[in-house]
Amino acid sequence: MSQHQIDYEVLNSRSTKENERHWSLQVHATPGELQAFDKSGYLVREKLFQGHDLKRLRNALDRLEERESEKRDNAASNKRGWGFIPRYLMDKEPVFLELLKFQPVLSIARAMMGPLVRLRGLSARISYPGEDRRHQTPWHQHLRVVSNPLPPWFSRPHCLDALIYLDDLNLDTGPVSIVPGSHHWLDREVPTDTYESITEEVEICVPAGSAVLIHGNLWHRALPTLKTKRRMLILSYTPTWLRKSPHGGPQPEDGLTKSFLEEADQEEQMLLGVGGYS
Ligand SMILES: O=C(O)CCC(=O)C(=O)O
Ligand SMILES: [Fe+2]
Repeated sequence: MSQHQIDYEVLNSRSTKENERHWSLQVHATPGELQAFDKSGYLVREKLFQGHDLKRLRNALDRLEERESEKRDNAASNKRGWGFIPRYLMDKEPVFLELLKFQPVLSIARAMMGPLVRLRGLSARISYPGEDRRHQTPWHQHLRVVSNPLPPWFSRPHCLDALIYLDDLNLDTGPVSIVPGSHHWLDREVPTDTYESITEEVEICVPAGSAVLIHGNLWHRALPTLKTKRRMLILSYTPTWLRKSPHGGPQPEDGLTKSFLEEADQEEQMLLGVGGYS
């Protein structure tokens, strides 16, 4: 895969450390791919994880699913629900914490939003087939904070969400569907609770281990899981000065990120929400 370098300088004369000011970034994408990503709001990366690496992610998610089986059973029995959405994955399994600096995603987040980004969250969505249920999602976007009219000093919210698929996406598991360019629509709202098709939508099927990177406000939905279980991770980044995901209740108190933070360097702290602004 082609890479290129971006050298950022953060214009903050108060930053005392050289590595806070200068960022030399090896971006895992071409300038053309980034341009297309900005325009369409999505970028497909096939087979980012394969073999042993993919297996470790699957095993970790399966372990977590068993540990949280009560929540899983409640969510799975929901007839027209999203399925089971475990959150705070980096607090729960070491292999997930390794994704904090996964360059094929993080370098693109920094190329699109600047060097000062933080984790918004790492969660999963597991959907199950069943005679009497259709796990799927309605059309939605992730940063629902845009006002109409747009005020002169409106801060447009940006977020990169990497949808990482641990199983093949196909008609049995349910493709993901997106509306290209819809992240730029600041004057309209996604229709509520809608599962109908939209003319401009593009359905995406990818092999296991692939990622579909999206702008957090791209209109998207997951089509129904019909025949086999489907496991997905969402790895999200925002600028440092945006708040982390409000979903999923309080963060586990003694999760893995807590002890990790005690030893973390400045970049790692920033990625977990400590500093990186003002
Ligand atoms: O499962 C998918 O393909 C997408 C799920 C999704 O959009 C979400 O969990 O926010
Ligand atoms: Fe989503």
